[in-house]
Amino acid sequence: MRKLLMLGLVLSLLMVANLAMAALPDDAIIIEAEDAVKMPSNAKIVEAEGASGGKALDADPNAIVEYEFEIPSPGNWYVWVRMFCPSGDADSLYIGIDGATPNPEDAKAPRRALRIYSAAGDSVNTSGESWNVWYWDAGMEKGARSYFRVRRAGKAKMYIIGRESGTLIDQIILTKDKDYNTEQDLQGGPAAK
Ligand SMILES: [Ca+2]
Repeated sequence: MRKLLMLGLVLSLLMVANLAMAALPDDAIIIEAEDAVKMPSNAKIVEAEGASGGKALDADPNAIVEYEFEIPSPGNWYVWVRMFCPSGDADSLYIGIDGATPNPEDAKAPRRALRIYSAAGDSVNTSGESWNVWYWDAGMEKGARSYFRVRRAGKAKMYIIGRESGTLIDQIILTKDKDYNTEQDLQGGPAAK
């Protein structure tokens, strides 16, 4: 009897742990980088091991790749990007949404956008620079958050602007939950609903 109780307790704890790990917010929008609606000639979809769907985006500097999706409500939408950076010369991108205010805005971007940039400690799976590993990034510095102030619900057009060739981009998440940490929750892994 006691053994059965212990087994029940262990199973309950495992279920609670499982629920705690699967904490992708209900409002999370997941976009695959390969699902672009507009792809210029200086950007390409590549086969990439470890990428969701086996595919990722590699965009040359200033290549603008466009996506369309529905935003259910206005407000601040926090952005996370799953990326793979071969080196410090290939570890960044710009991202923007038509009609939305990026925060923080990067004045150097060719269209209104914010910058995502690898920093030491971004990945939970490496102790130093976040290179040669898939991980989720949300800004310029370790622990940084970035968001778009969206004015209205409905059809939205998002764009990724290449900044350094060789930066692989797998998935993009948008959520209004500013406390959600995709990298810690998914441990660098791909997102799925
Ligand atoms: Ca992908």
